[in-house]
Amino acid sequence: MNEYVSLAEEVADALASDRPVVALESSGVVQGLSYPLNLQTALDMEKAIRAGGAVPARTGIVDGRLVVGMSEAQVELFATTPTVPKISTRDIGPALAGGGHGGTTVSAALVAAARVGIKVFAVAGIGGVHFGAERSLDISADLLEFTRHQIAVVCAGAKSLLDPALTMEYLETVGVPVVGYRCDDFPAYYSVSSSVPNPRRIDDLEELAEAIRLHWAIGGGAGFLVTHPIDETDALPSEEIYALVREVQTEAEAAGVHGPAMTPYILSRVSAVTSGRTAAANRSVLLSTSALAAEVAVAIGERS
Ligand code: PSU
Ligand code: MN
Repeated sequence: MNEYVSLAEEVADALASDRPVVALESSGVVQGLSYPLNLQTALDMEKAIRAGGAVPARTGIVDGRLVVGMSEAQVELFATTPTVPKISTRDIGPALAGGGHGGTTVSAALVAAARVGIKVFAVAGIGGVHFGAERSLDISADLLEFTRHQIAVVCAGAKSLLDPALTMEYLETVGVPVVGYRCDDFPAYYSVSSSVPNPRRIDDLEELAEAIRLHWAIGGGAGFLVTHPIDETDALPSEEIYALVREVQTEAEAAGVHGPAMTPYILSRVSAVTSGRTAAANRSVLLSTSALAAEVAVAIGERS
């Protein structure tokens, strides 16, 4: 597309003819599930998006270029190369200049998606305000990026290592709508509910698409969060997960883990301690959020 963005032909065609596209991050492929479940799940997410009538566009930095619409070979490379670094908004320029690879977090993926005009993004759990942020000031750049781009983000709430109440406070402050699609509570990634209510619930897909369209048309805001929980049959009890996260975070802090290493550290320790039960939940919620994002992209497309 230009000297630093590579846009896949299929995605370019879809965008040029106003067909629905769903963008994805790639940090989860590298730092999330382990091989081969990460590869299988990443490809299945793309299948779920196609089944819903949209074109998937996974973002990542490959050989110093920002790729939108990673090929299967590129996804496989990321899935089998755990040393690919995690790229947040602040890392994009330096990573492109350095010429290597990088797994985009939600924040960097939104920058990439906005750059080419994609309107819908899917992720299992957003980054947010970490427990203890009043001390550490650890607040994910994901939240700031929601204020910068007109992109609807479909998710199952915030990752389980985050403080759901503080995350919701932050989203209110910066004016990002949070709408539960057919659910009352802000979900908690592996769990159905974080116990924090969504400020709003919409059950009808057409009404949801209209709410997003009007939020953008009115010019008062940018991002829009649609939350939808993991399937109940695959969910884990939230008290158990939150208790475990507290233990693991204390252990991480004692070991000096901080900054971008914190999220992957806690998620992988929790997965190890639950002997992979979170991995199955993670796969389930990655697929269900991808499927809903495709429906949302189609519904938004029909209204514009
Ligand atoms: N999945 C993982 N580990 C991660 C991420 C996803 O298993 O690190 C990425 C997501 O892309 C999310 C980001 O946007 O981590 C949040 O990290 P932080 O709290 O450092 O902003
Ligand atoms: Mn952080």
